Amino acid sequence: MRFDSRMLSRRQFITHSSVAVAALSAGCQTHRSSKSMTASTTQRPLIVSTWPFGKPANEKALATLQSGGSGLDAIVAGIGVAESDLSNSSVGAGGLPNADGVVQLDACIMSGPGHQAGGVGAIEDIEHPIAVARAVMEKTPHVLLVGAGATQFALKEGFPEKDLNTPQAQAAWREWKSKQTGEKGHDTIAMLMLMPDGNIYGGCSTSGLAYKIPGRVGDSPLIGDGLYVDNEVGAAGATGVGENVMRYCGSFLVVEYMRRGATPEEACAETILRTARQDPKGIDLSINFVALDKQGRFGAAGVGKGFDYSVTYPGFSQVLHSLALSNLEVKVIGGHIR
Ligand code: SD4
Repeated sequence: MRFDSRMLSRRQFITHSSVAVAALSAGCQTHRSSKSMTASTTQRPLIVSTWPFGKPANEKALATLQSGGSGLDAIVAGIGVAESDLSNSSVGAGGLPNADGVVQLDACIMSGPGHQAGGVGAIEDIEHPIAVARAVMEKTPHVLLVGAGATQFALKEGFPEKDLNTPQAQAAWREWKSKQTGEKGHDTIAMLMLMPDGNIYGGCSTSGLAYKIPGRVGDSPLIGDGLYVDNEVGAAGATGVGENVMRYCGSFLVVEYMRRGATPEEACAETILRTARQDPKGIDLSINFVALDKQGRFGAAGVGKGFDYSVTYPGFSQVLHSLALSNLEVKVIGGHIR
């Protein structure tokens, strides 16, 4: 299936309105060809991840590659930076706990070559769920382990047991517990990587929604939801309210739009608009996507004000602002996706 002319005019609408503004405000116009306004680079490796805290993670991933590590080593080391950052209350150690005050983490990893995947859901007491996800992928015939089974597997594999709660996270939980309301911040890291040989890798790691029901698993460890890699096309990752991603297989959809010719930014936008068109919540979804493709194009889109994402390649490492999608775009272009 190809984009029809109606699709093209909607794409032009996106390109010439918010994308242009987002590109200029991000100061990245030098990376967009004047014709398509598409962000791209010929530099490899290209590493794209969600949020400003993705920047040090990207840089660690790049350094890992430059010192001879593999793509998977780089994903694990890069995401590991966010997982170990105690000031980050939404990934790894220091993540806000569930309703019982227990930190439960979700993560997954994908290798484009061989189309391999592994993940863990609601794992406890393990600082680096991304590394456990890799072990699930490489050492078991399975894709996803959850709960006590995931924790037991990690311990058996030699991952150290660690109390992931910080005094700050415990205090925030006690505050929430007494009022049953409060800050429920949540920012997942999804990292995508295009290698010099054209292979693509990705990973995703989160503590999930703060104060979630114990056992709740979000989009982040689920292949096709929080992350999807297709070595022929590209990769996508999600951050935001997982339930609003999971009901639409968000990252898979982004990759499928790219397969049909959309740029990464257009594909992220099309996915959000299609979701908003169908969903009872409309645009009020709190979802965001990052994507890159096989040609080295990259982009992102988010609802409302959009979100910041990090792009790193040799000689360049910056936080950029995504395309922002509002009800205007849903009304004008959201209802006609084929
Ligand atoms: C989840 N998607 O567990 C994650 C949370 C997140 O930005 O990404 N927040 O629903």
